[in-house]
Amino acid sequence: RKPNLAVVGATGAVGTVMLGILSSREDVWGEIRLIASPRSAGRKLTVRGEEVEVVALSEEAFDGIDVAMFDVPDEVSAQWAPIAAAKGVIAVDNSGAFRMDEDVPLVVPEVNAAAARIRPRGIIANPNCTTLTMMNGLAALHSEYGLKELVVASYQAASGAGQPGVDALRDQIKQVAGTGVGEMAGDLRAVITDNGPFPAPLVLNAVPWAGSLKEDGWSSEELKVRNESRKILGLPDLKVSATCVRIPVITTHSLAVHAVFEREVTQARAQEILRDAPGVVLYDNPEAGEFPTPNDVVGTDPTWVGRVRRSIDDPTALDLFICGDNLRKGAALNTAQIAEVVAAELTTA
Ligand code: 2RA
Repeated sequence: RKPNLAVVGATGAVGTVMLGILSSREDVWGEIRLIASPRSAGRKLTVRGEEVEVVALSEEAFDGIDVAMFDVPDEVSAQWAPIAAAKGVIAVDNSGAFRMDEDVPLVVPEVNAAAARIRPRGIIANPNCTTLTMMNGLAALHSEYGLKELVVASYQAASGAGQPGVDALRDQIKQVAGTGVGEMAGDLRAVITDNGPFPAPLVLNAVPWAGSLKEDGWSSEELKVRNESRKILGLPDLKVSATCVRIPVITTHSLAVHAVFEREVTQARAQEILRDAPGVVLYDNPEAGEFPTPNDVVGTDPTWVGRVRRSIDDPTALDLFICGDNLRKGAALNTAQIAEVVAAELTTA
């Protein structure tokens, strides 16, 4: 029989994208049950062309379920994924609660699908969207050249901070439209009364902050990029420095990456590797004005790589610009792909 799937957090920003993805991919699921907070219970949502009533999160909601995807805040996952797992459900979790737990695999199917089979806690973690944006491309380059070091600057979209982030940016756009604001130091702060989840006005601005403050001035988002890249690529000593920046884009994260390898690289071979890499589109012809931008990429499944250059000063280093839809490959799509890996395993078992 086909395994039964639960989508926990079905009404959130990622959950909404998830229902669209489940409706358009090959259908490997029996029942798809939609679960959300009691506040959203009773709502009807469409998945696979059918209306399904949302049920409230409870232990019984997992009865008869084989695989449950969690797109909920860390604390909700921390509480409920183990409850589901204790009932024999395989939990695929898109929160930060379990990513660095050594008994929980952190999976990008194009890179380390086999890791999904070893899950002592019955939980598989989905990486953070910023890390995910660069993993497919970097894993392909790593297998040829041997990755040593990453220096990353992110350009992250408002929807990474969920619906409140999108709402705040849209409100701020309305507040500045038609005004001359943005030409004098601090004038944005005088006009924008609500920064939403961001620590400064986002419209007409760039905000070098995502997540919470950790030791020595690093943000949680920057540490995620470092720690998760190491775990996914199986490179515990990989040197990683990230600076995470929010920009006024609704959806699609971008990363400027400086990657240093063990061996010398060439631009042409690196482009060839990226062209052949699963889940990657090489879009790199600056002469014709072709390079990925967040707005061209939003709503698509692959990660898009352009501006591929060999460092002028280091023949072992490449510079790249990568864009990926943070709600799709950065969240819902990768979670769905992991769940499909598990479904294939359960179906052939
Ligand atoms: C962000 N990476 O963009 C986070 C969301 N998971 O804020």
